[in-house]
Amino acid sequence: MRNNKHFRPTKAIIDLDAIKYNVLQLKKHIHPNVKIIAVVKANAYGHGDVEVAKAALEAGASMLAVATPEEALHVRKHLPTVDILVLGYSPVSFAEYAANENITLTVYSSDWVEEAKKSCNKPLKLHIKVDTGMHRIGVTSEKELRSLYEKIQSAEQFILDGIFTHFATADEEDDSYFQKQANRFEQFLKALPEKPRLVHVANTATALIKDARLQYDAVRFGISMYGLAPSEFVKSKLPYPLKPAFSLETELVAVKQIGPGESVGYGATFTAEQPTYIGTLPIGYADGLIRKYSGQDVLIDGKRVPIVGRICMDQCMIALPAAYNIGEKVVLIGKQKNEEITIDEWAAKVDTINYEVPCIITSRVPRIYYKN
Ligand code: PMH
Repeated sequence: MRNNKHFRPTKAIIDLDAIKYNVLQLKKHIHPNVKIIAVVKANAYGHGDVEVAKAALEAGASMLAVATPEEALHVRKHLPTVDILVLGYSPVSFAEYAANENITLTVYSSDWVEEAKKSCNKPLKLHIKVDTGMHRIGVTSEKELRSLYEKIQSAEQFILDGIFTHFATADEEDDSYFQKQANRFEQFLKALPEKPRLVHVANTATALIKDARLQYDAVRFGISMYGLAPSEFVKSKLPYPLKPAFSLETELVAVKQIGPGESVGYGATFTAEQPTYIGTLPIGYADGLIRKYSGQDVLIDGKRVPIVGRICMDQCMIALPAAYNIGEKVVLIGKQKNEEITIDEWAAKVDTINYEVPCIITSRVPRIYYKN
């Protein structure tokens, strides 16, 4: 374990062995010719893009996907040769940079290609995005697709390397909308004179629980690389168990006993009914522990204890069953002795999805990488 110059004891521990395990399991599950695109956008869903990318590549992923030009450049600095695809919008002004850095871009507009051709003279790999029902980005008709295809083919510096779409409901039990999208994608493919190297549609849910034909040439593996299921429905259908990679830990920095009638924190919203030990944790909403998490349990000595009162910007308080020492370890997410607090539990507490939980743990919380 590495820990250089982090004085505050609050840290996210990222288990790179778990990332590798999750990728290796996926590799066994999919067809051997299908490539794995490790989705490391948003700083690898808050886990740390470069370290996660390296672990995923070691375990058999062959390409990385990010959301933005900035994310692509950041990963490129550390991984000079791997294929990187920007899944989201790139402005025309980025085309030249992408070509220089061998970054693959997503396109969905003939005008974009027409413009980019003027400023970018080096070879640039492109993936066409088609909109089959998500209605976010992508071409929406065969006519648009063909004209985009021709535009790309007519610019000799542009290389059509892939075509893809994204599903809106792959993780849901009712798969009628999903099937519509899958069929629509097939229609789009038929409208292309020639298929590019990489056809890809599958997110985690599609790769894990849907018809293997939808794996096409590659799957885009996101949430379950991090050991989390895309939904409760997918969780009930998982072909193999997942290992969560993200834990969040800190230590007690103050302990005191308050008497009946005394309160804790801004607004004095928690009032003790009996003598109560209160412990202070050096983590608050500026770390992503938003105020809605007030009342959430944390683990100390393998026991669940609640966050009490309002969460402050940099600190929060917990009710302790005894006078623990300063420096006692506290686990906010992860295992301690026989207890575990999962990201799914945190998500349920604030009525959101597990994806959001590690993403919003801010950069003030150092990511400490664990392997072997
Ligand atoms: N491909 C695209 C285009 C995506 O937007 C995402 C996730 C993935 C693959 C990976 O999906 P998975 O994590 O379910 O495997 N994108 C998002 C999003 O935009 N909001 O939540 C997840």
